[in-house]
Amino acid sequence: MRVITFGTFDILHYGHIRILKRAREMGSELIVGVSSDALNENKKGRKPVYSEFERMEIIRSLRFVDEVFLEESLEKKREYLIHHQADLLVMGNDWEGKFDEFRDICDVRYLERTPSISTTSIIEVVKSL
Ligand code: C2G
Repeated sequence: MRVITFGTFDILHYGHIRILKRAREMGSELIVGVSSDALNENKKGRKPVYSEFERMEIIRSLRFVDEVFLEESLEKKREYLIHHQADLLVMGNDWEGKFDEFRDICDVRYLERTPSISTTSIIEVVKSL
């Protein structure tokens, strides 16, 4: 059972680890699409703190991640799911309902986000030091 998930995973934190671990436990292989610097600039208006190369290397080095690729466009999601032969798409519930259109080719599950932690809150804490 091949599980796939997507994310920026900038300044890796406990919330990221928890969703990746839970996603991996739902199948036998975990494939992670790490969103590109350009995709983030379009989506959030700023570049991630860590480059796409660094973010991919960090995610690749986790023992519960089997494969990593660069997610270059949100519009290519169906293409990525087919190419990686995903059986299950897992995302945090901040994306609830957003990927239901792919239920024709794989299962889609939204997992509860880990409360009180985010890349943005970490940036704020570091700024205030
Ligand atoms: N996450 C979580 N708990 C947190 C923070 C994040 O479970 N406290 C989850 C998010 O729900 C997401 C994953 O961690 O499933 C990655 O989060 P981000 O790095 O913020 O990625 P995002 O901007 O949601 O990118 O194609 C979709 C995008 O690439 C997803």
